[in-house]
Amino acid sequence: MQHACTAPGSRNSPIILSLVREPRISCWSHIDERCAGFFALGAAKASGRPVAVTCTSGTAAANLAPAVIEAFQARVPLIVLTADRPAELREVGAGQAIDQLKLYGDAVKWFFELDPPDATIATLRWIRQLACRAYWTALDGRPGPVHLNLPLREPLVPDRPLPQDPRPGREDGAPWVRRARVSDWARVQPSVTVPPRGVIVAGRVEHATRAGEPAAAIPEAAVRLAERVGWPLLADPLSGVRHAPNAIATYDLLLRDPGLAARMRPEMVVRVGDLPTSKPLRTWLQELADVRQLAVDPDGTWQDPDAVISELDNGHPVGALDTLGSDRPPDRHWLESWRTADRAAGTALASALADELSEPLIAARLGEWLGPEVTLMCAASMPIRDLELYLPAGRPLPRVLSNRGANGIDGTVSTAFGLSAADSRAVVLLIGDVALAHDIGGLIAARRLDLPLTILVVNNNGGGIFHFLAISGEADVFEQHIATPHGLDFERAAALYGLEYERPRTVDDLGDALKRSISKEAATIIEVRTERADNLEIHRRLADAGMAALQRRVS
Ligand SMILES: Cc1ncc(C[n+]2csc(CCOP(=O)(O)OP(=O)(O)O)c2C)c(N)n1
Repeated sequence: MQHACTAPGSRNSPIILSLVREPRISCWSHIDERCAGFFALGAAKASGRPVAVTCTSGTAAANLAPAVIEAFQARVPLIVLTADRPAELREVGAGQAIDQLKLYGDAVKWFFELDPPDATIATLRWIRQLACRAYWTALDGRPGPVHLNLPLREPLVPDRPLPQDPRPGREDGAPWVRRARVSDWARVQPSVTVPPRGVIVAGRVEHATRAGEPAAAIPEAAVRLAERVGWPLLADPLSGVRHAPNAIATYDLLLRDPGLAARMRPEMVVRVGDLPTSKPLRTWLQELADVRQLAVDPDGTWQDPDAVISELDNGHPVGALDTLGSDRPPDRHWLESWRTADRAAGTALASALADELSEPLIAARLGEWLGPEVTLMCAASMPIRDLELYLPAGRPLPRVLSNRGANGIDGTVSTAFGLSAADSRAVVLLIGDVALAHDIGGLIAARRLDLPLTILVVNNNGGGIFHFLAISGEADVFEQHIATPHGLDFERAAALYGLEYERPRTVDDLGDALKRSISKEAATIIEVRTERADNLEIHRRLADAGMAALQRRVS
């Protein structure tokens, strides 16, 4: 960004200070916000780059509307920075406070409301990411204005120095997130070289890209890249690459070990698709803030809660992945050390799972029971986490889908029936009892629409996930208000809605019931009963067994 316009005010003085004190930006002062807006529009037209304009709260912000509307209609990139009062000063008679949320309606490409900022290193990093995102959003595709509304609290000038960020920005003053067009780079150089010790983190890719590449082409390109450069593929079950030769399934466990996480530090990360659910993986990526992280993000969704991605390619993901390569032979030792750890953890988990019908065992065996010709819909809560933790890699697996847009437990049964209607393959739904109770009305599709579906409900009479959280210690509230046991009899639900019902009690019986139901093309509820408290213990036992094996084999 080269130009910015300011209009005077108290509430926006922190924004003015930031813009004026940045030597690479020319700041143009205006008395009237209406003029400031149109001046910014002119500067953006002439330079072809986004221009920022800032004003104070209240009608000042409303005075930018004509220029914002013109910029939207004429496709001119603007970054509108309106100062605002914090929540406690809204609608209580404080001066100059109007409703500024989505003030310009549909005349902006993006509206975003910030919190009053705290001066921490993490916030500074995030604000850099947000600035890059605002810039690229204004410019990308059809250009236009973006609106950031910034509530600011007194004091409005710094009363103490900002914290010293050990990495105050990228080297040579580059933007925090650079926009990469890897496939375009290939036009000027045959391939883009990556270092030998890298990892690919592969998450959910469900649909075709804006560039028209089919959904399945992206995981395939990720697999080709991993093999070409000899990198491990940390593969979420939703990535569609967990079957690949380089796939690492137990990353959640491996990265819990601080020593191993440090030793597995890569020189580069390529991220494909959505960010996986695993907390240890997310923490590890966050700690790699100074490692080059390239995101192949076909829909430009900025999957980066820690603001550590340094390059983002939202152009042609397949082209980008196919362009990356190396002029050196792969570092066999690097891939082998990941594989050794993965094998050690995988073997330990498999033997600790024993033959007892448990929630982790279901996740571990489901791939083998269903095979690659089945679509597996996985509910939120523990089912999706158990699959990520325990579904082994390296064998042909079902196509796994899940509602991970907003991670809700709602509508899961209906989504699965929708899949069944439109998918030529058999559909199996893995779901918890609370999620099934939530969308119990969705079962009516079995009778009214005559659709086949196998519903495997893991019934632990409540939300098992909450036993893993600190709230489980609040005994007076936990059972009734958080775990929410219901005592529903799903056999009766099956009878009411016209589904078949089975309740296997052993591992073999469950495998048989699943196979029967899939081949019958009927709607069936298969219920497995478990205990929430036991489930917590089993997860702990498995994690301990995995970690112990890692320490023995790898150290
Ligand atoms: C619509 C919606 N409401 C509430 C939640 C919060 N929530 C997350 S997990 C969960 C409990 C799920 O329990 P269950 O489906 O039985 O699975 P389990 O945890 O036992 O594996 C709830 C209520 C949510 N994610 N979505």
